[in-house]
Amino acid sequence: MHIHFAISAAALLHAVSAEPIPQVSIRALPNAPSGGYAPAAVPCPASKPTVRAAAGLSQNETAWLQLRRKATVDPMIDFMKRATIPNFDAEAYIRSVANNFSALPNIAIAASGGGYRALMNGGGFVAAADSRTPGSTGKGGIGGLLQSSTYLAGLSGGGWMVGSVMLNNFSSIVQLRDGFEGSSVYQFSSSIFKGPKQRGLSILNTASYWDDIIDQVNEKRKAGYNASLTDFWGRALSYQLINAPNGGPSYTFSSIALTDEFAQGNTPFPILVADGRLREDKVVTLNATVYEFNPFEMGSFDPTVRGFVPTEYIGSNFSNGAISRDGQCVRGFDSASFAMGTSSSLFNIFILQNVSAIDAVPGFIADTIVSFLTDLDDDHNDVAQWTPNPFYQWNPSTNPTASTTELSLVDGGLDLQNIPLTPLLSPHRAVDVIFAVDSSADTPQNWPNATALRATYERSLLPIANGTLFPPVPDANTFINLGLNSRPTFFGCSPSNFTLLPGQILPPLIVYVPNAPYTAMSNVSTFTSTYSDDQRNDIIRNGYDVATQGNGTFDAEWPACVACAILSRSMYRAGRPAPAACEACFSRYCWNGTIDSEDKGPYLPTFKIRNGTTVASSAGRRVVASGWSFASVVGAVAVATLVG
Ligand SMILES: *[C@@H]1O[C@H](CO)[C@@H](O)[C@H](O)[C@H]1NC(C)=O
Ligand SMILES: *[C@@H]1O[C@H](CO)[C@@H](O)[C@H](O)[C@H]1NC(C)=O
Ligand SMILES: *[C@@H]1O[C@H](CO)[C@@H](O)[C@H](O)[C@H]1NC(C)=O
Ligand SMILES: *[C@@H]1O[C@H](CO)[C@@H](O)[C@H](O)[C@H]1NC(C)=O
Ligand SMILES: *[C@@H]1O[C@H](CO)[C@@H](O)[C@H](O)[C@H]1NC(C)=O
Ligand SMILES: *[C@@H]1O[C@H](CO)[C@@H](O)[C@H](O)[C@H]1NC(C)=O
Ligand SMILES: *[C@@H]1O[C@H](CO)[C@@H](O)[C@H](O)[C@H]1NC(C)=O
Ligand SMILES: *[C@@H]1O[C@H](CO)[C@@H](O)[C@H](O)[C@H]1NC(C)=O
Ligand SMILES: *[C@@H]1O[C@H](CO)[C@@H](O)[C@H](O)[C@H]1NC(C)=O
Ligand SMILES: *[C@@H]1O[C@H](CO)[C@@H](O)[C@H](O)[C@H]1NC(C)=O
Ligand SMILES: *[C@@H]1O[C@H](CO)[C@@H](O)[C@H](O)[C@H]1NC(C)=O
Ligand SMILES: CC(=O)N[C@H]1CO[C@H](CO)[C@@H](O)[C@@H]1O
Repeated sequence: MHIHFAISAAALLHAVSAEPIPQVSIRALPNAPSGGYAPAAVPCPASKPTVRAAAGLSQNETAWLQLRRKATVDPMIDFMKRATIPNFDAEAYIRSVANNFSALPNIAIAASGGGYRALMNGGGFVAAADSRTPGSTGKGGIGGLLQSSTYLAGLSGGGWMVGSVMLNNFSSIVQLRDGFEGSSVYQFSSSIFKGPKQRGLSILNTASYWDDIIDQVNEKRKAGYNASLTDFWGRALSYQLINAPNGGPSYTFSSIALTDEFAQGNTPFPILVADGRLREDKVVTLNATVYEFNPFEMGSFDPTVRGFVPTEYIGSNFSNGAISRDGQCVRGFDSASFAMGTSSSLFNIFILQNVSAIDAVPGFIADTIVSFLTDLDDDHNDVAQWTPNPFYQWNPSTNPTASTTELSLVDGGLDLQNIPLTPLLSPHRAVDVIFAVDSSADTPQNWPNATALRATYERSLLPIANGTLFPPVPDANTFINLGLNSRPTFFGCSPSNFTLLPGQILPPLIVYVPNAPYTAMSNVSTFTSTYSDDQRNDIIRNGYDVATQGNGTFDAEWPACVACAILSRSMYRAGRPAPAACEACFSRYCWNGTIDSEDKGPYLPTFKIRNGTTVASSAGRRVVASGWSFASVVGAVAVATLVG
């Protein structure tokens, strides 16, 4: 241990002074006041930060939306022009509502959890939706959807994708995939447990990688804060997600708000999701409070906590929403890596396991990590400690953790809501359509069966949803038998199917986009941590093909149907009937209430497209045959590496 700290001091000096800065440094801001990972006390602004009641959106989000909604108009018009809904002038429609933000379509994208599979499959969707991706605005493409979107939410592995895009100056997935000079972003061929092959321009070995991480977390401890495994996990993740030396220890999540691209409304509004966990609870249920992190605020609209704290000032001692008169303000606690690590804390359990299993990692590293954890026991090593609890003494009659100075947060998918829908369903955000990209591993072969959607529907019936509606979705076998999990499916198409009580609003239309094998067997295990560049590129491309149905291979009208989904709620509000071509889309893509719950055996889908040749696309019931040999060509993508 003593030897270790001697090494660390030198390494720390090196990190501060001698690190080569990559030439291309596009990213959020390294604005933690300590200059490193540690939070630090700073003078409070003239009006001290407070927790606010979640009775609406923050002033900052409201003001930002004025810019963003306006900025989505031209991309939406371009999208409509390319999508060409037959016999309907969608461009004229968008122009007619362009100045009325309650009428203009309000679009969100939500990327599920599922480790690297979710990062890559969700990244493939975002690449397809991004007009900057070469080819995305060609035939069958949906490029421009990202530029038309107001919100971009991510959870766990989906949060890594959203975080990496937003923290690197709204880089495109293609840019992140192809990398930056001297940077380790998206380099998954070297596992997170071993560390990147190079740091800046120099070769980095595993021992010094972990040494750096331990030093970073130790700075936070020395500043008086507890460390949890999530601190280590988040720091390690950042070497792969943030294009800055040492994974940018001082990058904060709130700094996204200070970047020009976001501040001018040129990007969607990023949201990460995590669940609250009570000390005494072993399992996280649908009654858990769903917390969100956005660049302005962290908190929850749920009727339990029902409050938001400025993200920038998390770490300050709030009590009943206020900092005491002589209390100081703290900044830098909202490390971008800690936020991304919290949303994905499911993976914490693999740190110690893998760190001690990998030969290259010196034994003392695992011991050192354990020695830093004040609170490690079998039930709580998946917890991220957001201590001091910003919601201490806040709403004590309903807030389950109002009486504790510790706020324990866990992976946002642990309540089974693996798609980050909750923040997007808030009536205050009035979202019209959510593209729900599902990379969950529900079936034994790691394909989704919409457990995440069912969880959100079931939660909508509980008191914690406070009447927020969600479209009904059928059981897992129906998804499989009707093929609803192997192609995009719309839920909540008919407004007349909802009975609205006073105060309730129509839920958004849900465009469910499940991971399915178009051109790669993208059902890799959630816990596989290493991917060759080819495997990575294949899974991103498959996600792209999922999003575009193979550039329209399965339905040349798919872009028009996406346009119809975008317009649906807006036209309903305006009392305008949907164009005939949209009715045709809805009859193809909307779940119409049919149920087929019979268990017909395992779901083993084969390639929908192989080598550019379309294969019949009914729900994959066929036994896996030649598909697997193609899998070996594209890389051992289909081989699930089960850990544990
Ligand atoms: C961020 O991206 C924008 C748009 O590509 C570019 O104009 C700007 O220079 C970039 N900012 C930084 C700091 O690299
Ligand atoms: C804006 O759109 C909403 C919803 O369609 C409508 O109720 C409202 O009257 C419109 N406002 C104006 C000023 O046109
Ligand atoms: C669809 O287009 C993209 C972008 O040009 C390309 O990368 C992808 O391979 C295409 N997919 C198919 C199935 O042709
Ligand atoms: C660290 O965690 C312990 C156990 O939860 C708690 O009692 C203590 O107050 C925490 N310390 C700080 C500085 O947050
Ligand atoms: C969730 O809370 C409701 C009451 O609000 C209760 O009826 C239900 O049993 C709880 N469910 C779980 C799984 O704790
Ligand atoms: C519940 O929803 C109603 C609107 O239907 C709203 O007025 C009320 O403030 C909400 N309550 C809580 C605790 O969020
Ligand atoms: C917050 O409260 C803790 C416990 O009372 C104290 O140790 C710490 O110094 C306080 N932090 C600030 C910034 O006031
Ligand atoms: C659906 O997924 C859940 C896990 O999310 C699993 O327990 C269940 O067995 C799956 N059912 C089918 C029919 O695939
Ligand atoms: C509803 O969908 C099922 C298959 O998903 C189809 O067989 C049936 O014809 C549809 N019913 C109507 C009324 O469109
Ligand atoms: C919506 O209502 C219609 C008419 O009652 C019914 O046929 C249909 O099944 C419902 N759709 C869903 C998805 O429940
Ligand atoms: C794909 O097509 C190429 C060229 O026709 C052929 O050489 C290759 O074997 C095919 N691969 C598979 C997996 O069918
Ligand atoms: C968290 C955050 O960014 N808060 C800002 C909201 O806007 C006010 C000005 O209206 C700023 O002072 C806050 O810093």
